[in-house]
Amino acid sequence: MVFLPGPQYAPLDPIPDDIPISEFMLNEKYGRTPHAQSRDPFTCGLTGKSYSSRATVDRVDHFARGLAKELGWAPNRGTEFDKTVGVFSVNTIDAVPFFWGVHRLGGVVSPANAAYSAAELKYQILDSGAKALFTCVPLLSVALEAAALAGLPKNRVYLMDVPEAIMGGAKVPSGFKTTEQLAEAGKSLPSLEPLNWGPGEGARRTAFLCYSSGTSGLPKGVMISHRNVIANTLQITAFEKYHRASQPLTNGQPLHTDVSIGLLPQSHIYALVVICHAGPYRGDQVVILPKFELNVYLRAIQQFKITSLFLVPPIIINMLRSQDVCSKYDLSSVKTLFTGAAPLGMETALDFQKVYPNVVIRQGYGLTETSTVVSSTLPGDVVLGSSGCFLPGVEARIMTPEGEEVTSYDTPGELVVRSPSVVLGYLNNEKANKETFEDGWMRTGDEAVVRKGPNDTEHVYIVDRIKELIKVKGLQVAPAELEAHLLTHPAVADCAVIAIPDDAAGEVPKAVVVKSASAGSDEDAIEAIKKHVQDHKARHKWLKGGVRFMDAIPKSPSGKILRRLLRDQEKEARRK
Ligand code: 4UV
Repeated sequence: MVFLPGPQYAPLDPIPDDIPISEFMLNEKYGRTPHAQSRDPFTCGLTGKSYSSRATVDRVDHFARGLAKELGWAPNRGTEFDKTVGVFSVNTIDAVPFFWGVHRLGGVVSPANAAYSAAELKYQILDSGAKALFTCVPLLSVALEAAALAGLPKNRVYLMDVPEAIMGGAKVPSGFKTTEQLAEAGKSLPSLEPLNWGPGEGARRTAFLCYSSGTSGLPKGVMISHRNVIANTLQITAFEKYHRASQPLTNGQPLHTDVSIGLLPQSHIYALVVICHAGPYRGDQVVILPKFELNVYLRAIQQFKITSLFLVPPIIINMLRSQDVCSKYDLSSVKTLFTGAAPLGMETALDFQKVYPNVVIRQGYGLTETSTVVSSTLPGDVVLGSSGCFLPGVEARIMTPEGEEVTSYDTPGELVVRSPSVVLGYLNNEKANKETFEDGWMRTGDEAVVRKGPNDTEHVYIVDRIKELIKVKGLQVAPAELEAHLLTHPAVADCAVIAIPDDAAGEVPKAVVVKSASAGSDEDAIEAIKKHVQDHKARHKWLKGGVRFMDAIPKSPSGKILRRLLRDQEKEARRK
């Protein structure tokens, strides 16, 4: 039984497959709302600095010219992977125009989480084959360490423009070129030749290489094509048109007054595609904040009269727990709260609704491997707990563990989806590609049911996770990565890492460890193991769920860790 979006949705516009994302986003002929022309797509929430729509077009062009000269690249020379740049930065208004500049050259952007340690960043630089790294002053020392470990020369490390307020008094050090300088140099360089892409080229070429562990194993480079991002942007737009069509029109266009908050990390697919592409395409002004700080975030909502919040459940919980702070700010401009990346608890949703009765809560579900959104709730059609209806262009199936296709509503199984936004696959990983992708279909590793909703709509509910992934504050933590790391510690003979629920973060990792003969007391070993993770891994991967010792890790005859068993044991222990 293939579940489809209802016929009530606007049809999906044709998806161009012969242009880069930069062209789609910046050339008016590809359907951006006319509002987009008069709006500043990206505004810094700390300084108020903004690029107008026109200035963004120029900046992308100048970046592309400057970068081409700097790195000796040309739009039609080499494959896209000959032109991969790593990005390791806090959020900045500089980022997306810079990404589009790389796309204008036919290159690939591989964004890394700004919380990464040098070792984690080194892994991504090497795995992605990045030829240059763009970072920012606050992260420069980590970036330099990673670059040295990866063998990337220091003169291939560049600085992005970030607000002085987050530089802690540091100045841009000499000896590093900045994006500002590259764009400035680009102004006086000759125009670039056009990208001479034929039909289908945009569907074959990778634009972003984001990292996801998929259903198992280590983080993998997800090859997101130009067409994938364009497709999801158009899918989101078509879905939104459904409800906007019933709203008053301004200049013949559906009224559009969204000012959204760009607070989530731009390295993650949610912020990258939903906020920074679909948003500006339909005319949103995105107010970018470098990182989450409650007061700064609340002040930005008040100052910029933010209408749409794009958040993950832990930030919503944080807001609810900090009502004494939140109530000091005027948040009355907010009309919609979008949530995704992890399940929104029913209680949290109801509490939020009580405190902010005028805000419509909407939930989206998606993955890096689907260039983000698969389903979303509509305003006025919100069924709490539901991840909404499938977007135009999505087909979905539910498969039982026995490989049977579910043929009725309300029957759980693994959600398998097909969509023009399903990515090209994992870089250099045939095994994972075979396990995950087939004929355009993608195994999500999520357990779901489809239920009939109001007005005969079909709603998808994500009920559990089959894959190994742990989601901490909406960010991915791969158990296999932590297990491999723990095994390098002398106190650890064997181990498994599992997710345990956490009120604030959603989930946190917990290690189940078989102690080695040389390990000291339990207390010492726990401290040493936790420290081993803290010293080498980003904060969201720390073992906040603790460490438990066992005599042996339960495994299947083929050696696979029986994670569900461990998780059930953990549940049982908590129940007691
Ligand atoms: O690959 P990733 O880190 O991707 C994301 C994407 C977040 C999205 C997607 C659509 C939106 O509209 C939006 O607002 C945010 O997080 O992780 C993918 C996994 O995250 C879990 C699920 O296990 C995916 O396989 N996940 C994502 N969204 C939800 C979710 C959700 N609404 N409910 C439950 N789990």
